[in-house]
Amino acid sequence: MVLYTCADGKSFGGLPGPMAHPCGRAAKALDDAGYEYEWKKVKGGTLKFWTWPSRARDRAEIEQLSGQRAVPILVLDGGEVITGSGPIASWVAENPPPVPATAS
Ligand SMILES: N[C@@H](CCC(=O)N[C@@H](CS)C(=O)NCC(=O)O)C(=O)O
Repeated sequence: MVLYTCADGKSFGGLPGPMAHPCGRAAKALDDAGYEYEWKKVKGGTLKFWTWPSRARDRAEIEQLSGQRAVPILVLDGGEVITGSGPIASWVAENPPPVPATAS
């Protein structure tokens, strides 16, 4: 499983509702659930105007995986791609990680 975030990473994921940084919110949902995952950061962002010239390049992998340029996206081991902090948080809530055999 791979979580793609912006360069600001997992920051401010715990802030309430619309104030939460989307990438941070997705990471917090995975971390709080105890998921282990690969984490990749992509450059650029619409709010970062100085990155506009390299946008296509910066977000090419995201566009190839999800058909759009925004992060966070979560790529599951089976190849399914979940786009957006809300759908990712919902997926985690509906699919808690399996309890390791040793824990039971
Ligand atoms: N509603 C979306 C918002 C996602 C969003 O705005 N992500 C930023 C990074 S934090 C982004 O990639 N924006 C589009 C862009 O910069 O191209 C969500 O909650 O996931």
